[in-house]
Amino acid sequence: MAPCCSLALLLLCSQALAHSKGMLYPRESASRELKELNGIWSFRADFSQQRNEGFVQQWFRQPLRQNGPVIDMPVPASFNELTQDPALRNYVGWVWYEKEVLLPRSWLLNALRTRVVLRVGSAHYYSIVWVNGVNVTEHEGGHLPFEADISKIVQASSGALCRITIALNNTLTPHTLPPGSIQFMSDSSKYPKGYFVQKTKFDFFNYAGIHRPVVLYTTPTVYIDDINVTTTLKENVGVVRYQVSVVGDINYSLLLTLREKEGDVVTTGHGPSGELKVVKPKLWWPYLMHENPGYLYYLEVKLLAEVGGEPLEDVYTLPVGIRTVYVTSSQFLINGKPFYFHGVNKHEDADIRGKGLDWPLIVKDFNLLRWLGANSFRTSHYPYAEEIMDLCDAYGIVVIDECPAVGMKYEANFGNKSLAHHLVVMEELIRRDKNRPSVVMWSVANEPASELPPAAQYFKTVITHTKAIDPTRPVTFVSNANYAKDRGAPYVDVICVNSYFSWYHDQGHLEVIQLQLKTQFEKWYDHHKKPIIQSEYGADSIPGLHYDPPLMFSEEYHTAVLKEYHSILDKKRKEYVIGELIWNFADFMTDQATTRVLGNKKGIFTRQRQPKAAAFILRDRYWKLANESSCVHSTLKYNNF
Ligand code: BDP
Repeated sequence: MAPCCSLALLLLCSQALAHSKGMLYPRESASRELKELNGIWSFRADFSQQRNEGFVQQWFRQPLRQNGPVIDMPVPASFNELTQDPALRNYVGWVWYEKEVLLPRSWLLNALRTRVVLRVGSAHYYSIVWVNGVNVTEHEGGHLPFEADISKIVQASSGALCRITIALNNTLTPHTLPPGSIQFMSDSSKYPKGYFVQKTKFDFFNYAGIHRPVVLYTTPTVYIDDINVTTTLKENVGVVRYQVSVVGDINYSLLLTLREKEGDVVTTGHGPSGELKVVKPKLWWPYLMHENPGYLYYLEVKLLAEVGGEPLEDVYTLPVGIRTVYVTSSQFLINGKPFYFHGVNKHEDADIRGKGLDWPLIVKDFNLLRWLGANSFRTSHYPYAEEIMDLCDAYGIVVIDECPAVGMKYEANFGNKSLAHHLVVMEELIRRDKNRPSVVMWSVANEPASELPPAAQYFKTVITHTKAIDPTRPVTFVSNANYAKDRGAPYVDVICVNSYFSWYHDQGHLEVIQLQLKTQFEKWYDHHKKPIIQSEYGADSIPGLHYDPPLMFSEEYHTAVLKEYHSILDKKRKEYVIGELIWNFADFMTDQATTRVLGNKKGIFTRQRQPKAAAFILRDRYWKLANESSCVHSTLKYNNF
């Protein structure tokens, strides 16, 4: 079987695995314990011609080291850049990860009362998981978590040692998100027998591996499975509507306590659904819009049940921000006040760790965002780690939460199979991020070929589905199509447009930017009468490269492009333009190409997070914008960093 075929077979299973359960972030509590499995795992890439040796030889049946050589592989991390082997950097197919873990005896002894769950924060792209050789789950798609209840397996085994095996395939097909294809090169005068490459239409390196934390956690056997919170404001009363789902029994009681950050009780409630009222609430405000941005209350949910005649308790605490979001034909309102997105597009990308979660990098990036005066970002072009989203909630960084639908350039990407998977991905994304105050809008795709005929029905379905699951947030997708030919734009709440004037065309002609940008905005607005975000713009620059008058790739050209854009943005933001997101926060790795110099260099920071000249231009601008639009009376402190 060729790698793409073997993957395609597996995808059939995943459609059947649609879920109705919750995916609460694992948190320790009085009733829940947690064990992180980050660190060194055993690893082997299956280099067999068909990439199927692991399945033929059933590598999951015994420790991986017993059926061939293994290497050390850190989790979380991408595997691509960590060895000196170019074949692993460009590897396509199945790789195998394994970890042996000792479980606390207390987790195993009381099967009646303790549930053990294995959770993977994300793994790219298709995962099959075994525990002690038993298949426990499969999951399609990177960037989103999945989990399996492994209680029966570990509690039935004789010892406390538990072996976790994950087979992971990074093959992309026309129906995956993002899509891709395998090209077999059959000309034997040019390529060895069986030679193939993976082709994609997106502009970032297809890093693969277990990218986010893997944890084992416990819950009681009767447990809080999901919590759904929405907030509204009526005059000076904040209303927190909640819905709690419980699994394991139908007889239970639920007690809810809403607390201030410091622990003081604000109000209480009970039962699986209801409303909590907060008089004069401390609202969740975006960064720089208020002196106390990102205010979070804490909703403690306590479940009381009985198992085997003995009382049983489960406790889960959810951060809650009280805020509202509303879109008019020319404004984006947060808590009833016009909000202007002055922010960035990012990537989860840095150096040798690829897309692996990295705490120092996360903290540095948030410090840079705040230094910059950025109040928002788009999770281009896939959902970011929950750990990153937590900080957005806490700091008041507003998020446009994007799903991994990027590079959909062919008709084949708009068929029923892609659509069915796209709907599942939106369900998984909303299930994960629905309670986050920072998330103010869903983006269902980036630059799809939305002028193709099937795109109309496709986006109508995806957007309608998204709105049906979450009626509280606006929905968009990011377009680079013609304003009149875009077949998805009629269904969005906000128009998001990308353009690269004087970069991908009219190269070097800075003088045309203003006219072209003005035309772009006016055409889109006249046609759709919806607020517009400039969701990408920018230029590449090689740090340290100078040329004046500006030439492309110099830092001077980079800043000049930005300034031309800003002069039109300043006019149109007084009308219906509601935001600007620079492409990109930092340089990032791409496939090799004649237009890419060790990756995409449109970052205002280097990949090592040092500022280019463009960062200072943007910093001045963002702080000025913040001072104009903030509800804070005194001037915001630009120099506090
Ligand atoms: C846009 C894409 C983005 C690219 C950028 C670029 O949305 O992913 O990286 O262009 O070319 O079209 O730099």
